[in-house]
Amino acid sequence: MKSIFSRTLWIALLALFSFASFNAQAHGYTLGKLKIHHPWARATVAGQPSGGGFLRIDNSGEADRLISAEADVSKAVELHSMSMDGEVMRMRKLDNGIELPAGQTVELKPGNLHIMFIELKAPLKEGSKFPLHLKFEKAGEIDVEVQVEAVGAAPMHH
Ligand SMILES: [Cu+2]
Repeated sequence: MKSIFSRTLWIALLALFSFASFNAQAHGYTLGKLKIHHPWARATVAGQPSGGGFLRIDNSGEADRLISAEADVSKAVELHSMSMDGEVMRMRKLDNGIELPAGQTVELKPGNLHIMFIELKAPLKEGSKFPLHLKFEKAGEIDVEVQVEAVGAAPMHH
């Protein structure tokens, strides 16, 4: 009797946990013809001056552009690209924002396009969330929630 009870409890806990983690991975937003998938940021360590934010945008409509991002976690928020220059990774501020071609998917991910949180007011803690305001040229504006994930989190979220 005792072992049946504990097994049932264990299964219930497992089910709850897997639902919770599935749920945590699956957040997404719709703004007109844009679908914004899983905004997340990498956790940072104490003293780290800046952090990166990532998300995926599916654009099923006409060409649009992500103009800017705003958040309270840092003094400034910029849109950046990253590319290899020989053996050196270089980041560049995108003054014209990030292009979202008609009918295409654009993914912001580590080592590539990203949102840069510059001069963090406090470290980004794994498991926490913070609001991010996104402005698009045509689709308008939206508030999304950014999930902070482990420093070594893989760029394979959807
Ligand atoms: Cu950057």
